[in-house]
Amino acid sequence: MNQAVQDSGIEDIFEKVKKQQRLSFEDGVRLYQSNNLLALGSIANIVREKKNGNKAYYIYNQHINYSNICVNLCRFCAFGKDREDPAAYEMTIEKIVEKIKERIDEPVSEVHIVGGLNPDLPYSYYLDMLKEIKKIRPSIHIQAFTVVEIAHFAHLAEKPVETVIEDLKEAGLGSIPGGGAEVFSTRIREKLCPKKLSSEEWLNTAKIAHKAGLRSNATILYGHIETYEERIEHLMALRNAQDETGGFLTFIPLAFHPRNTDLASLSPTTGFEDLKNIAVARLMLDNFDHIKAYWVMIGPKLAQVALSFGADDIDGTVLEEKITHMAGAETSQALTRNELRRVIREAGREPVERDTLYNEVPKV
Ligand code: V47
Repeated sequence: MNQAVQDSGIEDIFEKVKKQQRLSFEDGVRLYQSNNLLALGSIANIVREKKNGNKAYYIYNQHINYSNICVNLCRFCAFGKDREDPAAYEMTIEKIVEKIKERIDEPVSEVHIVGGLNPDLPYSYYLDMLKEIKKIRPSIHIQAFTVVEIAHFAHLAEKPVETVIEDLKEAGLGSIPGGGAEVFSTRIREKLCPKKLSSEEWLNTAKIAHKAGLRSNATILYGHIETYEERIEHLMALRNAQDETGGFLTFIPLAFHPRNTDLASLSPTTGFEDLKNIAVARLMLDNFDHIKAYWVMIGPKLAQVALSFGADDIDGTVLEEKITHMAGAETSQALTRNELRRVIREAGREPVERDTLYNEVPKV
């Protein structure tokens, strides 16, 4: 037996993982309850290496947050603002186009676009945004609009989600980012984000997108008031949805940043918890190919360690991240391609540049 696992109290789970047996709710809770991080990590690393070998993925991407005006105003969010707030903003399509043009000479393969639920922007704004970006950079993959935004568009346009997804696809949408899932528990949603769509709606919208041929990501926002049981219920709901559609590309555990939020009295997550969440996600989500350690939220140093605790991806160059930085993130706004490669290489992994759909980008 793997030395780290001996006498860890989770040897039986190790045996299940070796036999590729699906872990149960109770197994998941026990993994979270275990403080034997090395045992947890080494079991997760077995799965990580079986699925992705020694590769660690990164992407050359750009983030655009088109507006922070939001009708939901979730208690964990420092980004969303009321329309009347002096810090509220919305970008014109021209401004967004300018941001794409600013980086037209760089090998950006993906633009990641999300924003608040703005009550004033018309449905046509979102379709025009996609079309104008494609006009000036036709080969770029647009990963945009969480399923929460897509459900909001359906409401705005008074159209079924299916039709909205077809419209967005036709305008140039390539895939959907994983935000807005938070924690699926009704208790948490009532306390922290009562206006946000329900977990059933989040999952159903994602499934509709998958059935229409769009891939999407999934997240959990951990480290606030949720219990281990609620985290595992969340992971199991995603695992069930993935069994149904196979449409999820990657899972990203998002570490809660409390500063400037209604929950500012809570402490930020610790490195121990961050690694545990990566490892448990890798073990529970047996039908997800990828687990991302988002360096913006946990820092490049811990993202390196996460590459041996279940993660196989650290996201990308990013540039201009607002959601985490407004909540007090102390990480930088961007990493260069060389910095990403060095971070991965020094963690003993092989850096592989990918596109959004995990196709390898030929080396330049
Ligand atoms: O939906 C909000 C979360 C999400 C805070 O799909 C917070 O590849 C921490 O989903 N502290 C947006 N998190 C970011 C996101 C994402 C990021 C990178 C890659 C991908 C992907 C997706 O951030 C929100 C919410 O769940 N969030 N406030 C906060 N204070």
